[in-house]
Amino acid sequence: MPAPLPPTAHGAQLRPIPGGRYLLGNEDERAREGDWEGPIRELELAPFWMDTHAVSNERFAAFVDDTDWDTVAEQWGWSFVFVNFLPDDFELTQAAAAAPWWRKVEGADWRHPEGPQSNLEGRMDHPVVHVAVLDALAYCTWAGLRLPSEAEWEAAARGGLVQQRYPWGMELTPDGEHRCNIWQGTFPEEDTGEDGYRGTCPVDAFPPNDYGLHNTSGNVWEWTRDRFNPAAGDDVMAIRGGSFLCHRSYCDRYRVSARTGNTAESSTGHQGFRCAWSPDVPAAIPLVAGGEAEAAPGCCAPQRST
Ligand SMILES: [Ca+2]
Ligand SMILES: [Ca+2]
Ligand SMILES: [Cu+2]
Repeated sequence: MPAPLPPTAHGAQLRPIPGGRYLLGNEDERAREGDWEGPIRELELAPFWMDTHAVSNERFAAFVDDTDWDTVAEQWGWSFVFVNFLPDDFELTQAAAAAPWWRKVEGADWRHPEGPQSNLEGRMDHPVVHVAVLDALAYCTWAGLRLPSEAEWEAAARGGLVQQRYPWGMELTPDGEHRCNIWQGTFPEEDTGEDGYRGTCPVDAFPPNDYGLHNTSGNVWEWTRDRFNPAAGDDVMAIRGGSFLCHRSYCDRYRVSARTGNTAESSTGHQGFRCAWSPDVPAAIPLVAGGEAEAAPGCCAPQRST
């Protein structure tokens, strides 16, 4: 009998990731101890399939058209927007305590990434943002897909390379070429956009890794189905890959082993997701109701709190 194949409806293009043993995590001088990047562990993974791209606005729009899904950000009426994207005359907004460049903006949601005055024109092929993990899970269930485990995410992002810093090797810009969408310049004052983008880029920009996956590092953070710290008993989920806001001087989290977390209901303008699939794993993984969230793991993930 031929092996079952993942769904291809709704624009999903999944690539097979081989099963086997993977060396995950990192212990070099750039590993962030507070993020539990190490110790390096060897994990056996079953084969699975991974989205070539983060879910785009176009794919997410098809889901919302079909289901009338109301995202968490729409229910709360606001989401976190990076301050430099707000117009100069924008009414003063509340800053996130640990990371003042994040502003709580009324009316910011996936269709209005910088607030009510913004729209998706020219950005249908960019990753959907302002989605909480609950929205990502709903999308996956609808599409017959699922979120990757954190280990699957990292194994896939490594693209078959062993213990390299980036999905393509050890050097950030081989031959002076940019390979991902992060921040250039001084964070958070000025992004020179030397890699071609300030803010998100199309999901298929930049060359893919050897598994055919685009933009695992940079562009948007990606939700996984796992807890950031399973021992904490809270609802802080592990997120991976870093975003267009990441810079070495600050978080250094665009490295393939880097991780942080955010609460299940949080949403920001640099947070998206990609899907995974395997024949024997259900799409919907129920989330345990969260306890009190631990202190924010850092600057990349402002938390929604009541
Ligand atoms: Ca950039
Ligand atoms: Ca990414
Ligand atoms: Cu970052």
